[in-house]
Amino acid sequence: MNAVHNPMGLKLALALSWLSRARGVNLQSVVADRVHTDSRSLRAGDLFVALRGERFDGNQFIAQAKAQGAVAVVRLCRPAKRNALNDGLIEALRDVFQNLPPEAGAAVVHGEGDHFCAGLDLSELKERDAGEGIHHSRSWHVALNAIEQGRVPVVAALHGAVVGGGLELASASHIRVAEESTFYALPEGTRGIFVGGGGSVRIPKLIGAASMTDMMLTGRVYNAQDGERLGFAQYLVPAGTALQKAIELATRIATNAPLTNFALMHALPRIAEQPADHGFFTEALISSIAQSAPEAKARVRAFLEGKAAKVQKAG
Ligand code: 1HE
Repeated sequence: MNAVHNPMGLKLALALSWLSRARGVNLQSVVADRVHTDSRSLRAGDLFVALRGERFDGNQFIAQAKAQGAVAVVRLCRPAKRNALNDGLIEALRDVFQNLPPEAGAAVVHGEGDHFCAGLDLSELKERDAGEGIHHSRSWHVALNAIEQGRVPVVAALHGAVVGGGLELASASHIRVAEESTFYALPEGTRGIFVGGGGSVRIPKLIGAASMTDMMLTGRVYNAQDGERLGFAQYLVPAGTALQKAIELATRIATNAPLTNFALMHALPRIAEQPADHGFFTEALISSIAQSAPEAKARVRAFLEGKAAKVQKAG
């Protein structure tokens, strides 16, 4: 992939190394001194974090965005292994999403190379006993919960293989943008294992339990068009444009009132699982909390005074 040198990124790398020394944390996996040409939609002040999946003792990632409403772009950088998720990469995802700086208003996750993610790194699939297997699966739950139940909405930019644990990662994001090259599969069935990264909870919510069962029993692979129709992705875009589209969406999401984003990430999924009567009650509570924020009042006033954009007809 064509890479260009980025002076903003270099400054960021210096800031990160200062932070690392100041706080005594290990930032070796945060590589912020290069931004690839396909990240050109990034603005100065946005954050770029490349995760290479090395494992460190007690590693921790504290990332520093430069501007309010910045977009944090998190890239899986193991293209030689098709971004297969080893334990180091899972820990890195957990640490980055648990430590996003307060300035970040939205995030994007994507993969370097020809594929988004080939799922669990099968070379690490050791002879675990049942107890170890439970802890391994729970470590994925913590990392992917940090994405789904974190502080900011996350947009996944998908291309190539989105399989196994890669599909579990994508389904922990809040919006998925897929390129034409995308294909979805759950090869766990054929490998003699089961999903362990929250897939059995999240994937049926996107495509239904019957379709997930079919994928795992038969090894069925969905292409980008069928995957979008089925509910994996909300956007289907031409080759080479998913990252750009995801950053565009995240940039817009970052301008929303933070309480609205919070309600969408944390209240809506809970309301959807509540009995209707409980759902109506929770909705009344969260909507009144969101409305009472000074920012909400200012936005409504701006519209009434003709200073805010109208809703446009769909193109
Ligand atoms: C890997 C992995 C991996 C590639 N773990 N090393 N996931 C799977 O069962 C998917 C397995 N991977 C594939 O089917 C294919 O690699 C792809 C369709 C994703 C890409 O094909 P291709 O032709 O571009 O790449 P490749 O030649 O197959 O792979 C390149 C290298 O990446 C090769 O290593 P090399 O040392 O020979 O160069 C592959 O071995 C390596 N590689 N995928 C380890 N997954 C929480 S539970 C989740 C459970 C799961 O996710 S199960 C599903 C696992």
